[in-house]
Amino acid sequence: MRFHLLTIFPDFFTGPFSHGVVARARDAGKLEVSIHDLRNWTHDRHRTVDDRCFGGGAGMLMKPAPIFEAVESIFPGRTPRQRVVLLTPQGPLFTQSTARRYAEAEELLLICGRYEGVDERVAEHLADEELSIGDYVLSGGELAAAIVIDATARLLPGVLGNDESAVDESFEQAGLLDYPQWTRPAEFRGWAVPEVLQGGNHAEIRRWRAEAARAKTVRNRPDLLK
Ligand code: 6GU
Repeated sequence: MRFHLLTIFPDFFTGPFSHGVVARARDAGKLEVSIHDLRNWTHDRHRTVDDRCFGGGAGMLMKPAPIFEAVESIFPGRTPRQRVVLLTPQGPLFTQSTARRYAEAEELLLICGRYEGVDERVAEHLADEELSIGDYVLSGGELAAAIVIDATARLLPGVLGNDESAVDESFEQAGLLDYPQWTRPAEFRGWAVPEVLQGGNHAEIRRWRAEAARAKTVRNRPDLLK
């Protein structure tokens, strides 16, 4: 799968994709990340990407023309498996099921909004969808894009090894958080690992984990239980 990022901060992404699972998947050729500098699609001496907002108000908006031209040149003859997503706090929320849907795409282009927003014609007539990663305001879509790529990349075939499989995890189990886990030592500063996990009764361990996952969900995320 190929991810594209459209941003005015191309250097921002050297860090997030150079470590761990995503870096390994890139090295193995299982995914590609192409970073596009939006200013390459400006035509003025100052490489202007923003302008004042009609109707007044503080702050600048991202102009439509460089964004339209960039997307049209990255995806000439765009197909339905080339998804274009506008990252904005006004979008519907990103969830694990969004990540599963994106993992089916051939190419995913994430437009990183900046300044006070993006001319609405990008959402209306260019992007397939808008997307927010949560109910808080970031200064730009770049961090959100890194999160979307990370969550999607680890669902691609062959990206996670068998021992790091995604199926047991929080949110993959419909409506439940992951169960709590412990490693050695069996006792640390007087706190012991639950007895049942130290034995080899796998049926009992499975039941214990299911109950522990439920208890954790009740305590931390009762909203998931509806
Ligand atoms: Cl995608 N962008 C910005 N600027 N803020 C956000 C967001 C995105 N998602 C949550 N907050």
